Amino acid sequence: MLTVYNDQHVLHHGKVEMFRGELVPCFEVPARADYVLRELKERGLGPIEGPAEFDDAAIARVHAPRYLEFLAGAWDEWVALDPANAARDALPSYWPIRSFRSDVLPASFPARLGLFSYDSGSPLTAGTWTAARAGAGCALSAAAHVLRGERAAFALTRPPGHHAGADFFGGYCFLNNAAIAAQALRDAGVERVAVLDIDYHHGNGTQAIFYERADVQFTSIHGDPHTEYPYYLGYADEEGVGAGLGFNRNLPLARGTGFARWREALQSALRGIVDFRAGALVVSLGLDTFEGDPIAGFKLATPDYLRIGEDLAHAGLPTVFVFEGGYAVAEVGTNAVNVLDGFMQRAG
Ligand code: FKS
Ligand code: ZN
Repeated sequence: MLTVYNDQHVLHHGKVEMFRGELVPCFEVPARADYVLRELKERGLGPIEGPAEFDDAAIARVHAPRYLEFLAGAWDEWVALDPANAARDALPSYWPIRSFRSDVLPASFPARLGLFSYDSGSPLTAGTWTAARAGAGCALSAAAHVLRGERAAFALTRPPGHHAGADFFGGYCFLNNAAIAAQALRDAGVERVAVLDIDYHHGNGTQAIFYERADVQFTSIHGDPHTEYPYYLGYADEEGVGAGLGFNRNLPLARGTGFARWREALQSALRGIVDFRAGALVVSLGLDTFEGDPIAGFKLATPDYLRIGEDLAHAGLPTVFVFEGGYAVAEVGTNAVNVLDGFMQRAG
């Protein structure tokens, strides 16, 4: 299987995230991608290429112009506030919830930082835009590869993407790589695209982007938002709206769920994807379902990821894998490559 990778991901390296009143070291670190890359090479999974040149219009198919403009200039604005900010990550402090306005763009940078985000755990750094843009390019190249007739491709990207909405960042995510890939597949003529999100956390950004649409079906298996991040979305009764009604499917599972129960949810998700008659599949591949993950609560073991890959291949669809979460850094490579390896073995 082809992997599309870019070494610019290291330019996004947050120092700290806000956690329960304290700034703690970031969990989402560059070493995560390094471990996956090393494992891919060791196991000879296939060629590893850089992303092709692309037009930013492909990103603008998913993200709002004022959000993209903000992201591209955010670091310079942050440093312009105070030159000492160059040594600090930008974290928001104010958010326009409910009765506030979001149509007005305040001149104040901290005010806009909050307008375009939903948590204080996603530091924006000097290299965030460059890394996120190059990461989206990896997702686009992986989609292009599948459009050329390949069975599957893997976008090894960070920062991750599935929490980012059309005009907001959060949950370590800035550009929604999976949504950008899904939209690119649609734009190239694939009539129905399925997105399956198997990260531990609900893909609220991807859900929101496609919630009113019947041409992109979103399915997610994740920790129950009653107790798990992102808390405010990801419940089973969210089924889509308008033309999109029936094309959004959430399968929340209790913290502590093991592989047998998780796999039943996967089978159910895949039946829904086949019934939808999807022409292509985008998998938001999070590995934080692992039993050793420091910030999540499922109990999947390393060999289980081979089974996941096999089950995904069984759906028989051209498949774009997009890297998302997974914070047991020393194991994230083996677990990710197990999915891809299981897929290729079954896909033949
Ligand atoms: C730990 C608190 C957890 C944020 C969790 C974000 C999860 C991100 C992810 C992604 F795939 F996007 F990376 N707060 N101190 O794993 O879903
Ligand atoms: Zn996650």
